[in-house]
Amino acid sequence: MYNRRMLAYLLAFALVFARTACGVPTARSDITDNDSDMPGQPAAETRGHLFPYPGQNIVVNCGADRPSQDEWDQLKDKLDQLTIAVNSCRASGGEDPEVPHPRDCQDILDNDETTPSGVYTVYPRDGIGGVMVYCDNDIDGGGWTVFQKRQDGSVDFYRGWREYQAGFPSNLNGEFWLGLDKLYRLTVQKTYQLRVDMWDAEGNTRYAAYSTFAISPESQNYKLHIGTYSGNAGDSLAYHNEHPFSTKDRDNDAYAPTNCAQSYKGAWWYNECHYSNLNGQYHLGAHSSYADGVNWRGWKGNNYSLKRTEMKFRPIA
Ligand SMILES: [Ca+2]
Repeated sequence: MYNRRMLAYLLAFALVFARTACGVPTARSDITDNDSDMPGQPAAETRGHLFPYPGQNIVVNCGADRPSQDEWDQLKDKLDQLTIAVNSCRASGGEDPEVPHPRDCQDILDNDETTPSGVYTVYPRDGIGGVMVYCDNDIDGGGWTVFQKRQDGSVDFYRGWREYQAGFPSNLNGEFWLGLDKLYRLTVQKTYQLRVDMWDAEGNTRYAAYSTFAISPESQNYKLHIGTYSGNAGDSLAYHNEHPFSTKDRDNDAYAPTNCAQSYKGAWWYNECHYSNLNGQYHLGAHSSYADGVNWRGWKGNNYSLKRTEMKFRPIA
């Protein structure tokens, strides 16, 4: 129970900090201590020295019965979300209705058509907090919110479910996967289209576009939903339509004998298994191993790993 109490204190502090930063008056009596193992003690005393006002240091006494690593990880995730929420409040002027809240990169471009490509914060309608995204304002009129980028092999993409949910790395100026949770929060807001831009090692470029794009929530393992294809790279994604996402530690694919994510060293909306594998190994060009590279079968086949890929969405005009 000590663990739960400490987590409750820290979360209470984080919440009060977030509310204060957002300009919401916060009284000490606003905070409820839900810990049930301290009956009869006055509320103020149960908060005690562990509960500081904003500006004071947090004091944590780590005894032998300290929280598990998993509990710390969960707490860190919560605090990360709260930090983003606080920064969003500050950046947006709190609840000032005069300050526009861009929902996606298209909103940012609509506010200022000279906005260059780069990293910006957008604010999904769910109100949970801002999301840092990379906006592509160079290709096809811009306004694209990018959720996947490969370009130099500097980032390891062979990762597990939790990392594909949360996204990686935090720096969006290089290679990255934005994260399935954020992708869902963003794409559930409007009706979006999808564009996949691809470059081979010789400098040629192709693209595949889909008239609509959405994913299901976590409860359905982020199932892919795409509309009709257009472009010049070939349609290597329709095969994956209406399939859930799979990672090396989460087999949601349609191929019973193996986990496609392990077989092809990626993470994707695998069917039985794939026509595309853009989160695969960064082999850069032709490779003899079968279909485990950054492959787009419709253009370069299963033994050619693309040099650069970008997956992005934009509201339907
Ligand atoms: Ca399987």
